This record gives sequence, structure tokens and C-alpha cells, in this order.
Amino acid sequence: MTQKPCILFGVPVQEGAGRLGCDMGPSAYRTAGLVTELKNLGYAVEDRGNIAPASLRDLRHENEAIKALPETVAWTEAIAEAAYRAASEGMPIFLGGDHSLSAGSMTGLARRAAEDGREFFVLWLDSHPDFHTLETTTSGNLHGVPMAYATGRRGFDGYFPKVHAPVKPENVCMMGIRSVDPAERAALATTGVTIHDMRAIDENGVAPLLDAFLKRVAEADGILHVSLDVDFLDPGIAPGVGTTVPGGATFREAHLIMEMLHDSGLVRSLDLVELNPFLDERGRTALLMVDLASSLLGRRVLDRPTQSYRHTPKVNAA
Ligand code: Z70
Ligand code: MN
Ligand code: MN
Ligand code: MN
Repeated sequence: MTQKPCILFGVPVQEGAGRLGCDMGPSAYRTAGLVTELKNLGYAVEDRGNIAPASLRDLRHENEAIKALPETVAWTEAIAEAAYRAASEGMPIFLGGDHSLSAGSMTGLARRAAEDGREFFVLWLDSHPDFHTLETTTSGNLHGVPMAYATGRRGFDGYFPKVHAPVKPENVCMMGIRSVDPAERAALATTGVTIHDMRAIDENGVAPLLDAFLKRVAEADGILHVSLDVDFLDPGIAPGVGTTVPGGATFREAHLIMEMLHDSGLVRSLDLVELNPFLDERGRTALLMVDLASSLLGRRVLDRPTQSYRHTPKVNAA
């Protein structure tokens, strides 16, 4: 079997976050050695450079808190297109950029999956669910809306690009959640999204929670997209981020998740988001994110048998 290449896209979007600096994320990942790391793991790597946003349209919304709507929409258009194309050529990796980029990556990837007749799943690793609509956001920072948009919640029509294939809420698993706004909490209570908050992680450990989700993906013969927000991690190990939320995932929990994801063989695409190099300490957050990406793509400590997380699909692709 020939391995598909890793296709890197820099996505220097920062308008979705409340502060400047995420536009330097793609450079920081490249400086931290991501390409070399992936090549050392045996992958062909195509760095396609940075995505540029589509042209701006004059868009206004009655929620006056909203910031940078035309910019975010223009980014979403361009990212969705790139994701849709690259998904059939290899493993797209989106180097953010703030989390608004996932509005584009998820919808582009889900559209491709739907055309290929594959069930599309998302593992969302974040302290936030990013489940606001344009009506409910009070900060107006549009990195708080991508999951609502991609799952087809109402209110994005006429502003954001049409969602061709909404992500099914029951195909989404969130881990690490510990900062939820009231409107998000109410909306999440009535959707089928699986949410493992930090309490669930403390009570169970990450392995059984993730394993149960991976089994579901495998049983549906699905494909998995992973969206990793820096603030999933504890700010003590990952300070290079605009929103530092205490009580995040440890180095060991995060690496175990990545190793299990690799063992599963189910991951087809990855977002690395919210890195703010301006706030980082000597590149340590960028280096940690590269480290985690390497584990997800197959780096291992020893050549020893591990507990197998490879599940047998119920449905066999014809
Ligand atoms: C809050 C809001 C958020 C990421 C912060 C926070 C959203 N719910 N998302 N950092 N990645 O402003 O809507
Ligand atoms: Mn996020
Ligand atoms: Mn998750
Ligand atoms: Mn977050």
C-alpha cells in the first residue's frame, strides 16, 4: 500500500480570535520543524504554502458584537475549497490560525466524504465547544462558532458559504471541554454531540472515552477528522495561546490520545489551531504541537506491541 502524502496548508487567519498573533502560527510550525518531523516518519510531505482568503463581501449582521464577519466568511470559502480538493489527494493538515479555520476545513472535508459515500466523524480537542451561532455569540469572536456552522445550525445562511454536507452532531466527540457559555450549554443539551468534559477525563481517564468513540467510527466504516485547539492542553505546558483556561490536558494525556489515534488507522485530516507565537515562550508550544502531530502520525517510543485500538469495521467497503 502506498502511503498518501501529508498535505500542509498554512492558514494565517487571526480575525476570529479576540487578539492578534495567530497569523504567525503557520510560520512557527514550519520553524518548529514539522516538515522534517513528518519526513522522518516516512511520509511524503507537500507544503502547499499559505491559503489566501477569497474576496471580501459587504456583510453585516444584526448582532453588533460580531467582529470581522466578511473576513471570516472569505477565509471559510477558501479553506473549504482547499480542504475539499486535498482530501482526495492525501492527508490535509491545516496549520492555524485561529479556530474559525475549522468552519472551512470541516465543511470542505465533510463534503468530500459525503461524495465518497463515507461517514464523517470529528474528534474535537478543545477547552471550548465553539458552538455559538451568529445570533448567540456575545464576544463576537468568530472562532467561537465553527462547530455550530459545520453541524448545520441555523442562522449562517446568507452569510457563510452553504454547507453541502452538515456534520452529524452524533458523529462529533468533544474532549477537554471546560469553558462553555450559557447559550452553548443550552444548545449542546439538545444535540447528539458526545462531550467529555475535564471531569469525565479525571473520572475515567482518556483511553476508555476515546476508545468508545473510535469503535463507533470503525463500526460505521467512517473517516475521522481531528481538530486540536492549543487550549485543550493545560496552559502550564502550552502557554502560546490567547485563551488560557486552567485545568487542561496533561502532556501524557495528550500524547496517549495521539498514539491511540494513530493505532486506530482512522484519521484522515488534522487541524492545529489557536497557536499564538507572540505569546509563546521560546517556541515551546509550537514544539509541543509538532510533537503531538508526530505522535498522531506514528512516532512511537519503542517498537513494542501496544494494546490494540484497531477496531474491525462492521461494514466492509466494497
Ligand atoms: C467563548 C466565546 C473560544 C477558542 C476561545 C470562547 C470561544 N465561548 N474559542 N478560544 N478557541 O468568546 O465565544
Ligand atoms: Mn476552539
Ligand atoms: Mn474532541
Ligand atoms: Mn478553545
